[in-house]
Amino acid sequence: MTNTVTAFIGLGSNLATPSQQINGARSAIAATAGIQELTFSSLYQSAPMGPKDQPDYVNAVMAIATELTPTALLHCLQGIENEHGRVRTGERWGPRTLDLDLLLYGDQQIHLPDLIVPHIGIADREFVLYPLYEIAPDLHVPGKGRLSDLVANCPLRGLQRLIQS
Ligand code: ROI
Repeated sequence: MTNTVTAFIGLGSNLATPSQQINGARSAIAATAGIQELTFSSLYQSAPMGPKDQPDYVNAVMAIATELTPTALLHCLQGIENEHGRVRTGERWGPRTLDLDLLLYGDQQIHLPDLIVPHIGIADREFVLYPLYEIAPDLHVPGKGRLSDLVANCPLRGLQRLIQS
Protein backbone atom coordinates (compact mmCIF):
# COMPACT_ATOMS: atom_id res chain seq x y z
CA MET A 1 0.00 0.00 0.00
CA THR A 2 1.12 3.53 -0.67
CA ASN A 3 0.02 6.74 1.01
CA THR A 4 -1.38 5.16 4.14
CA VAL A 5 -2.73 6.83 7.24
CA THR A 6 -2.61 5.30 10.71
CA ALA A 7 -6.10 4.98 12.13
CA PHE A 8 -7.48 3.55 15.39
CA ILE A 9 -10.67 1.54 15.71
CA GLY A 10 -12.56 0.85 18.94
CA LEU A 11 -14.27 -2.54 19.19
CA GLY A 12 -17.01 -3.41 21.67
CA SER A 13 -19.50 -6.21 22.30
CA ASN A 14 -21.69 -7.40 25.15
CA LEU A 15 -23.77 -10.14 23.51
CA ALA A 16 -23.26 -13.55 21.91
CA THR A 17 -19.82 -14.40 23.38
CA PRO A 18 -18.25 -10.94 23.19
CA SER A 19 -14.62 -12.06 22.91
CA GLN A 20 -15.51 -14.11 19.81
CA GLN A 21 -17.28 -11.11 18.30
CA ILE A 22 -14.19 -8.98 18.86
CA ASN A 23 -11.83 -11.58 17.40
CA GLY A 24 -14.10 -12.16 14.40
CA ALA A 25 -14.29 -8.43 13.74
CA ARG A 26 -10.52 -8.15 14.01
CA SER A 27 -10.09 -10.81 11.30
CA ALA A 28 -12.69 -9.17 9.06
CA ILE A 29 -11.07 -5.74 9.40
CA ALA A 30 -7.59 -7.13 8.75
CA ALA A 31 -8.87 -8.97 5.65
CA THR A 32 -10.34 -5.81 4.09
CA ALA A 33 -8.63 -4.48 0.96
CA GLY A 34 -6.86 -1.21 1.72
CA ILE A 35 -6.40 -2.05 5.41
CA GLN A 36 -3.38 -3.56 7.14
CA GLU A 37 -3.43 -4.43 10.83
CA LEU A 38 -0.63 -2.79 12.81
CA THR A 39 -1.37 -3.50 16.48
CA PHE A 40 -4.17 -5.01 18.55
CA SER A 41 -4.64 -4.28 22.25
CA SER A 42 -5.51 -6.76 24.97
CA LEU A 43 -9.19 -7.43 25.51
CA TYR A 44 -10.73 -5.49 28.41
CA GLN A 45 -13.86 -6.16 30.40
CA SER A 46 -15.84 -3.04 31.27
CA ALA A 47 -19.03 -2.15 33.07
CA PRO A 48 -21.72 -0.83 30.73
CA MET A 49 -21.75 2.88 30.18
CA GLY A 50 -25.38 3.89 29.94
CA PRO A 51 -28.16 1.58 31.20
CA LYS A 52 -26.78 -0.84 33.83
CA ASP A 53 -29.31 -3.63 33.14
CA GLN A 54 -27.16 -5.16 30.42
CA PRO A 55 -24.11 -7.47 30.44
CA ASP A 56 -20.56 -6.21 30.87
CA TYR A 57 -18.74 -5.31 27.67
CA VAL A 58 -15.56 -6.61 26.12
CA ASN A 59 -13.59 -3.79 24.48
CA ALA A 60 -10.36 -3.52 22.51
CA VAL A 61 -8.56 -1.07 20.22
CA MET A 62 -6.90 -1.84 16.89
CA ALA A 63 -4.33 0.25 15.02
CA ILE A 64 -4.39 -0.03 11.24
CA ALA A 65 -2.60 1.44 8.27
CA THR A 66 -5.13 2.30 5.60
CA GLU A 67 -5.37 3.89 2.19
CA LEU A 68 -9.15 4.22 2.54
CA THR A 69 -10.68 7.63 3.06
CA PRO A 70 -12.38 8.18 6.45
CA THR A 71 -15.82 7.77 4.88
CA ALA A 72 -14.85 4.60 3.01
CA LEU A 73 -13.38 3.21 6.23
CA LEU A 74 -16.57 4.07 8.14
CA HIS A 75 -18.67 2.25 5.56
CA CYS A 76 -16.40 -0.83 5.78
CA LEU A 77 -16.81 -0.88 9.56
CA GLN A 78 -20.59 -0.53 9.28
CA GLY A 79 -20.66 -3.42 6.79
CA ILE A 80 -18.71 -5.63 9.21
CA GLU A 81 -21.03 -4.66 12.09
CA ASN A 82 -24.03 -5.68 10.02
CA GLU A 83 -22.48 -8.96 8.79
CA HIS A 84 -21.64 -9.87 12.36
CA GLY A 85 -25.24 -9.94 13.40
CA ARG A 86 -25.69 -6.51 14.80
CA VAL A 87 -29.37 -5.85 15.34
CA ARG A 88 -30.28 -2.24 15.88
CA THR A 89 -33.10 -2.23 18.43
CA GLY A 90 -33.39 1.52 18.49
CA GLU A 91 -32.80 1.48 22.23
CA ARG A 92 -30.33 4.24 23.04
CA TRP A 93 -27.16 2.83 24.56
CA GLY A 94 -28.65 -0.67 24.65
CA PRO A 95 -26.71 -3.95 24.38
CA ARG A 96 -24.99 -4.78 21.10
CA THR A 97 -23.38 -7.75 19.39
CA LEU A 98 -20.70 -5.63 17.77
CA ASP A 99 -19.81 -1.97 17.79
CA LEU A 100 -16.95 -0.61 15.67
CA ASP A 101 -15.99 3.04 16.12
CA LEU A 102 -13.51 5.02 14.07
CA LEU A 103 -11.62 6.69 16.92
CA LEU A 104 -8.77 8.47 15.16
CA TYR A 105 -7.70 8.98 11.55
CA GLY A 106 -4.13 10.26 11.45
CA ASP A 107 -4.06 13.68 13.03
CA GLN A 108 -7.26 14.77 11.29
CA GLN A 109 -10.28 16.40 12.85
CA ILE A 110 -13.39 15.51 10.85
CA HIS A 111 -16.88 16.95 11.19
CA LEU A 112 -19.29 15.29 8.79
CA PRO A 113 -22.99 14.67 9.50
CA ASP A 114 -22.36 10.95 10.17
CA LEU A 115 -18.71 10.97 11.21
CA ILE A 116 -16.95 12.91 13.93
CA VAL A 117 -13.23 12.23 14.48
CA PRO A 118 -11.72 12.06 17.06
CA HIS A 119 -14.66 10.00 18.27
CA ILE A 120 -17.03 12.00 20.48
CA GLY A 121 -16.57 10.01 23.68
CA ILE A 122 -12.87 9.33 23.39
CA ALA A 123 -11.66 11.57 26.22
CA ASP A 124 -13.87 10.18 28.98
CA ARG A 125 -14.32 6.49 28.15
CA GLU A 126 -11.97 4.28 30.13
CA PHE A 127 -12.74 1.34 27.80
CA VAL A 128 -11.32 3.38 24.89
CA LEU A 129 -8.48 5.30 26.57
CA TYR A 130 -6.74 2.43 28.38
CA PRO A 131 -6.57 -0.01 25.44
CA LEU A 132 -5.48 2.86 23.20
CA TYR A 133 -2.78 3.82 25.69
CA GLU A 134 -1.58 0.20 25.80
CA ILE A 135 -0.77 0.22 22.06
CA ALA A 136 0.06 3.93 21.47
CA PRO A 137 1.29 5.53 24.72
CA ASP A 138 2.85 8.55 22.97
CA LEU A 139 -0.28 9.49 21.03
CA HIS A 140 -1.62 13.01 20.84
CA VAL A 141 -5.39 13.23 20.38
CA PRO A 142 -6.19 16.09 18.00
CA GLY A 143 -8.06 18.86 19.81
CA LYS A 144 -7.95 17.02 23.16
CA GLY A 145 -4.31 16.78 24.19
CA ARG A 146 -1.84 14.09 25.14
CA LEU A 147 -3.29 10.61 25.56
CA SER A 148 -1.23 10.13 28.73
CA ASP A 149 -2.97 13.16 30.30
CA LEU A 150 -6.42 11.92 29.24
CA VAL A 151 -5.67 8.52 30.81
CA ALA A 152 -4.41 10.14 34.02
CA ASN A 153 -7.71 11.99 34.34
CA CYS A 154 -9.97 9.00 33.59
CA PRO A 155 -10.92 6.67 36.45
CA LEU A 156 -10.79 2.92 35.68
CA ARG A 157 -14.41 2.34 36.79
CA GLY A 158 -13.63 -1.36 37.26
CA LEU A 159 -12.04 -1.85 33.83
CA GLN A 160 -10.08 -5.13 33.77
CA ARG A 161 -7.57 -6.38 31.27
CA LEU A 162 -8.52 -9.94 30.36
CA ILE A 163 -5.92 -12.68 30.34
CA GLN A 164 -5.91 -14.18 26.84
CA SER A 165 -6.74 -17.87 26.70
N1 ROI B 1 -20.17 0.53 27.58
C1 ROI B 1 -19.00 -0.11 27.58
N2 ROI B 1 -18.43 -0.42 28.75
N3 ROI B 1 -18.36 -0.46 26.43
C2 ROI B 1 -18.89 -0.15 25.22
O1 ROI B 1 -18.27 -0.47 24.19
C3 ROI B 1 -20.11 0.53 25.18
N4 ROI B 1 -20.68 0.88 24.01
C4 ROI B 1 -21.80 1.56 23.96
C5 ROI B 1 -22.55 1.98 25.19
C6 ROI B 1 -23.96 1.43 25.14
C7 ROI B 1 -22.58 3.51 25.23
N5 ROI B 1 -21.93 1.53 26.40
C8 ROI B 1 -20.74 0.87 26.40
O2 ROI B 1 -22.30 1.91 22.78
